[in-house]
Amino acid sequence: VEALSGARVGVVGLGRTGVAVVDVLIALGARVSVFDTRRCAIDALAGTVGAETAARLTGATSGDDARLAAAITDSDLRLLIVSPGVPATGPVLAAARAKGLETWSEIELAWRLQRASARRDVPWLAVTGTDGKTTTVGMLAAILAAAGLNAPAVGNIGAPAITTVAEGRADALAVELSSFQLHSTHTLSPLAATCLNLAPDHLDWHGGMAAYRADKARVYARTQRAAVYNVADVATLTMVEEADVVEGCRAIGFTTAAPTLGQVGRVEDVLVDRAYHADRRSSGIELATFADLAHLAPGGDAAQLPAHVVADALAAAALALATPAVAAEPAAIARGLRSYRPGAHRIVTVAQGGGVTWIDDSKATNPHSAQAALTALGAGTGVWIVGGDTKGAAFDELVRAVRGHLRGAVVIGKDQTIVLEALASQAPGLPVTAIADGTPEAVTDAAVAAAAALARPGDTVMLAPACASWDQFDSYAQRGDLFARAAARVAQAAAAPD
Ligand code: UMA
Repeated sequence: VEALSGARVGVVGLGRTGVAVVDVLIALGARVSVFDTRRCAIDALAGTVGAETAARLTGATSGDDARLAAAITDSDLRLLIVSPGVPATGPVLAAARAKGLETWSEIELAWRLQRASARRDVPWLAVTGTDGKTTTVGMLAAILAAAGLNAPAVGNIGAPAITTVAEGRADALAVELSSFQLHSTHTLSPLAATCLNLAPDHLDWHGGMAAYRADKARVYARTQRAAVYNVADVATLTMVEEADVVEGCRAIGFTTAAPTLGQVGRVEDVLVDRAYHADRRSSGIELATFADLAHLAPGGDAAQLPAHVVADALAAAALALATPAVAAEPAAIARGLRSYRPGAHRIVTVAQGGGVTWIDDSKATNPHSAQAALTALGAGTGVWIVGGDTKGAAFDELVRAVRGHLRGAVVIGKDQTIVLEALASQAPGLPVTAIADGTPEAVTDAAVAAAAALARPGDTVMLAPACASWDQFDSYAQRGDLFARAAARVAQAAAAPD
């Protein structure tokens, strides 16, 4: 990192990640050139990083991918920091590879900054997986906080790690890592790491399932103490077996069944530790009970606790136990889980009226996670709002899995063909309304009106798009917020007496 002073560094993408990176690189004395396909992102930079920092940039290029790639080819850059959204298979990274230019994620830069700082031993606990990352990282941060640590949740969850590392105040980091971030992360050595599960997602970005899996598996590389895997998902165990971990690192399985030795799991309504830890034997202790998680169950009823919530809590506990603070005081696990509150847009009831319940699961950005939400609905009672950027995923299997739960479907998104074809072939006869492209507000208003027309009293309208929001919205949060607002209007009108 010291070598960055005076070095020519390119930053591709000026979203949340790129802006944070520019800030830190300029402070380190690097000569920074920025690249973004959107001119407005470059123009906005002075407003976000400040005029003084922006004035010290040595270059700014905007234009289509080919133009950015050509500018990188012609540059004398020494290093490229790429935002997660820049696809591995696209021309920009191809140009960097052809030039032999080193390419780092923001996570790689943050890790190197951490190791070069006075707080070089601050542990990182890394979480990836197709689903449940954000919940697990949130639970983990809550557990670490209950153990008295200043340990924020950072990474893909929305707060760039680099900002927290540069501030230099954290005792530990709970880091959510996407496959995009892992792709260009090379030296990270987490204290503990997990890949929660693996199902097809982001296949267009990576160029296929094998490449996606390989990038997810990178989370375990150089893990120091605990490589945590999902007993129910053999792909994650294989990743651990193949990983080049630090000597002495233990594999810990998590299971929602009774744990065997080497695992954390569940015995009736108790979460139990039977794992071997890097520096001590299995503690055999009770970590928490279902009562500690009851606030995450429908209606607050611990008996209805979804299995994936239990799995996420077990994974978070296994990771947290790798830190000396939690190992010394395992009661922090139950306290942390009790205090954890889920983020917005994850199966949240946003409105009720006229006998119809409206649920925002905008965070369901892939088929796997939409399936989990929809199959919880009663037979034939769901009106499903689906569609967006499919990211190369197939939809036939998802439609087959959920069709029995549906009354109808409303399809949004610029590219509706894949979803409409899957509905027509796998759920023939199901009423389906397709929504025309438009502004974010127009799309959500039309989708909500169409869903209201399909729903009968007792039904649930569920926004579980199984797609990214990028084609029509700024983010899944905006998509969920607009849905909630439109749903509240419709539900209120339905509930009002004539
Ligand atoms: N851009 C280009 N060329 C490209 C792609 C993007 O120039 O090929 C530019 C865009 O014009 C824009 C900027 O790059 O100005 C956006 O960069 P980005 O897409 O990497 O987004 P950030 O705002 O930096 O947010 C990223 C993550 N986004 C993605 O991975 C797409 C955020 O995860 C993350 O919270 C943030 O970094 C924190 O550092 C979001 C996400 O959807 C929540 N993640 C995916 C998921 O969870 O499924 C992986």
